[in-house]
Amino acid sequence: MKLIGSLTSPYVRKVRIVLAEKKIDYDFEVDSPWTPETQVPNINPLGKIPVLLLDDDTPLFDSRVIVEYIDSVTPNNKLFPSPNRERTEVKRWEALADGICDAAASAFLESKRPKKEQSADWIARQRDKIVRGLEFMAEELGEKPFCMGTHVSLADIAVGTALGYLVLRFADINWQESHPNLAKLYAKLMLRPSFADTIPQG
Ligand code: GSF
Repeated sequence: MKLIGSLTSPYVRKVRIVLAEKKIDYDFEVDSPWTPETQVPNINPLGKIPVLLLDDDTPLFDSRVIVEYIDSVTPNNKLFPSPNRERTEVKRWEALADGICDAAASAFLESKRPKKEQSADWIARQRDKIVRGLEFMAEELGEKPFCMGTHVSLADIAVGTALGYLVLRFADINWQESHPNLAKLYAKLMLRPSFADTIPQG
């Protein structure tokens, strides 16, 4: 099994954390679709990372499909509950966390365009999504030790990767101060080798 992705992508990090939590060996090929020599469009027509290349050469994308697949084919350290209302709740947490990453990545890319082509309105719109998403997360987490209660699940992994991406790209959004319960969760997750070994670099 080979994972293709970059060292900064939160979606790639989510997959790496799941593979580490499940103790699965894999090859990791660093490739960013933003580099001229990228091979990503040859394996994923959408030209996006992560891609998980299975042993029979099937390319799996996107990160939500990959993590659900990994969890479904391994019996240990289950990260999703079996199909029921709780599983939908885990997937909603993931949709929320990924949505924050989508808004953050979009605002970051916009800010990298030449100054006179940038849309301040677009960036503000994306930042509003991030701020509202963080408020919603903090409200839903409340005083629970983990998103789904007492056990770590894919919900925490998705939330942790989104928070880590904000630390990397939007350090000015001080969610640690406005949402101390999220800061507590993040600190707890960072003690896990799966998180500590995949801190975004770039
Ligand atoms: C998002 C992947 C994505 O946007 C998933 O896998 O969960 N819903 C998908 N990846 C970005 C890199 S990043 O922002 O992490 C990507 O590959 N962008 C290249 C492009 O051309 O859009």
